[in-house]
Amino acid sequence: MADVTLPERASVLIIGDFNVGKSTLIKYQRTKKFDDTIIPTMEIEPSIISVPVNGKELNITVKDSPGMKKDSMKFGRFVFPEFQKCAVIFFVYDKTYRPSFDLITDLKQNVDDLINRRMECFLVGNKCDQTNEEDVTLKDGKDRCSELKMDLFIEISAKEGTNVEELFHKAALCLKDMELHFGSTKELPKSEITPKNCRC
Ligand SMILES: Nc1nc2c(ncn2[C@@H]2O[C@H](COP(=O)(O)OP(=O)(O)OP(=O)(O)O)[C@@H](O)[C@H]2O)c(=O)[nH]1
Ligand SMILES: [Mg+2]
Repeated sequence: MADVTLPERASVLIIGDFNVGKSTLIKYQRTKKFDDTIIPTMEIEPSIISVPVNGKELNITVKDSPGMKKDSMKFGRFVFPEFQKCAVIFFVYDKTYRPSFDLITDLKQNVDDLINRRMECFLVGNKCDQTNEEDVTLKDGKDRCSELKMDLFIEISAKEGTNVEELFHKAALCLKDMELHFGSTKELPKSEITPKNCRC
């Protein structure tokens, strides 16, 4: 069967604190291997990722982003405009580092303030392989997902590959469904970014 490439508007944006494994997650999905090279992401980095859905390879755009901190949304100026251009956001935290989990509430608030159209928000707890250093439990994650009215919660390991394929599969299904309802020719409705709404 031929590959299907979804338009860029049906893309996934990956956001979160520094060092939570955003880039490693993308690399794992592309290569099925763990790459422990640490190169901090400095700007939005789009790539095309292939995800098998119902016997076809669905090519989706996935955008990596620089890490952000609660008190210094240094890279917010790169990341916030991207909220307008994606359909699914992965909010990634590190299960061994509580502050990265706490940051999710602020990031979700930013998204809610800036976006007024349909968008799927996935809460992703990474590094579930590091069980001895767990700082955020499964229950913490589940509770936060319902508190923040997010659409999906999943724990993964971008080192061992746990649930990585499942995560991208769920995202691809969402994107396909959104595209079906949206049609293939119209532009996504644009919501305004105004300085008063922007928490950067
Ligand atoms: N044990 C373990 N380590 C991981 C996992 N995912 C990523 N790492 C490690 O965490 C560190 C940071 O990974 P990155 O992918 O660079 O993190 P990032 O979120 O892209 O970081 P910034 O681009 O700086 O925001 C690296 O040393 C990775 O090898 C995981 O699932 N388990
Ligand atoms: Mg990175």
